[in-house]
Amino acid sequence: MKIRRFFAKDMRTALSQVSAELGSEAAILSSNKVSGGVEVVAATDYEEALEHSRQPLSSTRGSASQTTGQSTEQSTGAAQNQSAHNRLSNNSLSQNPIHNQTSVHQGTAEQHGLNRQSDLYNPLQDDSSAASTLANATTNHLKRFLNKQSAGAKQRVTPEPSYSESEQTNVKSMPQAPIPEQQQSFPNIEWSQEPTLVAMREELNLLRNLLEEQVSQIAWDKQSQASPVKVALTREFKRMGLNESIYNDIFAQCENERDYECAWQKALALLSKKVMVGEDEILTRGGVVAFVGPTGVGKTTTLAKIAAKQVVKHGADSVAMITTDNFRIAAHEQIRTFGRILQVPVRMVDDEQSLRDALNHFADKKLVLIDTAGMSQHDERMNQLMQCLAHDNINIQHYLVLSATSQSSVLKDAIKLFSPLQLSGCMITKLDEAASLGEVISTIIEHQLNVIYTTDGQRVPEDIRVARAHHLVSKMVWLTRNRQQTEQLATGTH
Ligand SMILES: Nc1nc2c(ncn2[C@@H]2O[C@H](COP(=O)(O)OP(=O)(O)OP(=O)(O)O)[C@@H](O)[C@H]2O)c(=O)[nH]1
Ligand SMILES: [Mg+2]
Repeated sequence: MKIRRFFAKDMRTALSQVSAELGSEAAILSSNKVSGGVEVVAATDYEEALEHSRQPLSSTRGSASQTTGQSTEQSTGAAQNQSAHNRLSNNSLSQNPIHNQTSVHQGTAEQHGLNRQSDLYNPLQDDSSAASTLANATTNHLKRFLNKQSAGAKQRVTPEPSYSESEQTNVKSMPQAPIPEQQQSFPNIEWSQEPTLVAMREELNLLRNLLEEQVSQIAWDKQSQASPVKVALTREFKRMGLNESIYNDIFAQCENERDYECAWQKALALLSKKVMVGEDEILTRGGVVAFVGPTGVGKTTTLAKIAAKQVVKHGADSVAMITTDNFRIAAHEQIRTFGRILQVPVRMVDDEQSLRDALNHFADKKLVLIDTAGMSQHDERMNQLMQCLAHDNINIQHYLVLSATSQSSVLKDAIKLFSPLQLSGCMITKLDEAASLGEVISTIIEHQLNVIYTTDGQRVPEDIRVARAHHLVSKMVWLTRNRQQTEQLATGTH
């Protein structure tokens, strides 16, 4: 496209100049009244340039008209005919520059929808009104052109919700018009990704989160208002892994304390009271004592620790060891080794009769310790063991060995499995390996089990001690604080 600016004393002269210099195909882009005359901006090849810039839109329209049917095809055809007619009339009037110019403009205007009389240049009007009409027409024309362009772009982005399925099928089955480059770059938009819906969904999610937070804040505030001390205690006890069922009545006795530290100390003291502990009854009373419990919790090791203590306290003659663990050679060897080191006799039994015989054999011993194989409730040898141990006329005290590292469900299962043996109490092993004691303490309180010993290492006989409630509770607090500090250090919030 070639654009030129012309200056003349009036519009008529200016148009003559345009026609003379740019030829009959020139188009007036703008005209202004300036001091001493008029200024006209004209261009050649304007139509081609315009057609070229309209090309993607026309292609889109072409494909759209195919889908909408015959009437659009007819109107497009009519427009083409009109355009051809305009060119013919331009040629026939090429001798007269004024007519020529009028036709040029008229053709362009009609092609782009400027059909109103007021939009067209009329050479019979005076120069100034002609110039302003021409300027308005050009501006309006450009505005409409740009509007159409942006409307076309919008049409391409927005999916067509009104398409019925059959219409969509028809569209698909039709020969596809070449897709303009601009259109190809748009992603295939699905309904679920419709931007407005996505934005609304996100907005709703935000509102829901806000609402939930507000409601929980209100609940928390209410609780805090009721008793800030109780709220703080609840948070700490939960952190220690204790069950709610065991501390509700404790807090009822502490919530009137003004000072949190006093309430905290009082709550811990009350908790300690709930932990039932025995005396060093095995060593003081003696008798026949069996160690039962899940696999690998430390039954044999704990038995050896107690046997060693008995040896130290009352001599090697006062104690004997029996094992029902005759399935595994290693287990058998383990207890025999302990016997050899401690110079304590060991017998292996496999049924009720052999147990009776062994007990008769060790009748002169102050303490007889029975080791059992750890097994699950699904093990068929479990019944055999139970029959062997649970006899009215054999006086055996059964102690359940529990590991502090076990989950509360494992602890509860073990208690349920061995409670038919009328447990005299329990021993808690592996305190040194536990990350938290809340679960084991909650479980023994709930089942009202007497804790006799606790162990905190593998060394025989050093790593065993008579259970003390305050020791268990303070260890639980220490473990929790320690874990918190480690977490804070790890997250950098210390
Ligand atoms: N850290 C630590 N390890 C322990 C403790 N008590 C026992 N152990 C170790 O736990 C492992 C299993 O101990 P055992 O005494 O064989 O356990 P058990 O219950 O007799 O095992 P089964 O006879 O197979 O059911 C051994 O490696 C012990 O050294 C303890 O208090 N702390
Ligand atoms: Mg064992």
